[in-house]
Amino acid sequence: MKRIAEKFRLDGGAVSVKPLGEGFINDTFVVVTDKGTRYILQRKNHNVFPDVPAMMKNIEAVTSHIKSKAKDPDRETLTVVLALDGKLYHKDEQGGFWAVCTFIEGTKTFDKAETPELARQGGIGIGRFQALLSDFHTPLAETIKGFHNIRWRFTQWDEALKRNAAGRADGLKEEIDFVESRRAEMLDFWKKVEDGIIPTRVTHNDTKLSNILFDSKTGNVLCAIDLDTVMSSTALNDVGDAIRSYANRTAEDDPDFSKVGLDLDMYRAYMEGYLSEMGPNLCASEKEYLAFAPLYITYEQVLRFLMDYIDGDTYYKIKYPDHNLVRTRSQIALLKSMEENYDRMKETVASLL
Ligand code: GN1
Ligand code: MG
Repeated sequence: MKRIAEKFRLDGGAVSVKPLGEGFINDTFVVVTDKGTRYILQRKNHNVFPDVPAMMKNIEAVTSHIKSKAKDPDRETLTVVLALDGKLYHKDEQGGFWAVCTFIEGTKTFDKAETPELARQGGIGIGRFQALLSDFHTPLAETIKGFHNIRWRFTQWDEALKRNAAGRADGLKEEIDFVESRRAEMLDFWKKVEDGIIPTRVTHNDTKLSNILFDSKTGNVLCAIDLDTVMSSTALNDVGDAIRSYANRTAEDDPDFSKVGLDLDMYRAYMEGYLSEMGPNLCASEKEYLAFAPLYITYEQVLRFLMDYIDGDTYYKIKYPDHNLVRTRSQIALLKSMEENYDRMKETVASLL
């Protein structure tokens, strides 16, 4: 691991490399050099990101844009550290892709939005990220094909059902019926994006609270991190994915479905923070569908977890054999709660706008 770290332009030799966090996708480590400087080293998941160089180019372009506007460019976004050969990544002998960025000191993250104030701050984080990039017009690579494109997800879904690779589909009638019952509604929404009625912008695409960095001294939002999925999509997807995590009363994989549900106070707080930064940039069609966005993304998450379960757990890391099924059911419970609260969500958005 130290040898890998030293393939990058660090400020000294690597003295320790330790694992950090437990993301589903990449393997993440903290490197400390003999100067005491810390860096983040990641093995990028080549299965999930087939074109790591293109992904790193996206990250470099977006962070440079943010830096050009920042008061403190080293802290207000990520800083990619180049490899010794000047590339944005290092490819090891096994074909693994590695990337390094600086460790932003004096910061903290939160795993769960415990208070509406924290949710409001998270909304500011993503709203500001989108607003800073609202004048970024360089095309970005689509690093995960059709990531939040439900039409593409249905193509994958139909194939997964046909393959029935793990032989699990027969026992899943209720869950599969749930997905099918909302197919047309979700495609109707996505058609608005395809037709350009809802515009596309630079989006973060993984907007959970733990991807927002806070300054530990001031407590203020510093920046959005984990930029692997930065792509062009509708801004609504970022909002939807955030609400899916912030405003759920429990974890996305809580097996006690009675605990699952949309917390309207958290919803309001997040939307307030988000709109305080991004509201002035949104057009009428974006505003119109803001309240629907969490339903869309939660639905997509149901489909993705269930599809992975049907495929035999090839995409998401699992902690126990039925983990993806539990995730599916837990997210179905959340979606049902959002559907029940949809009118109130619309009223909240209207009052904030
Ligand atoms: C994955 O590993 P993490 O937490 O960054 C996934 C998201 C899902 C999330 C579900 C690239 O993100 O889309 O919403 O798990 N990221 C990718 O917990 O697929
Ligand atoms: Mg992520």
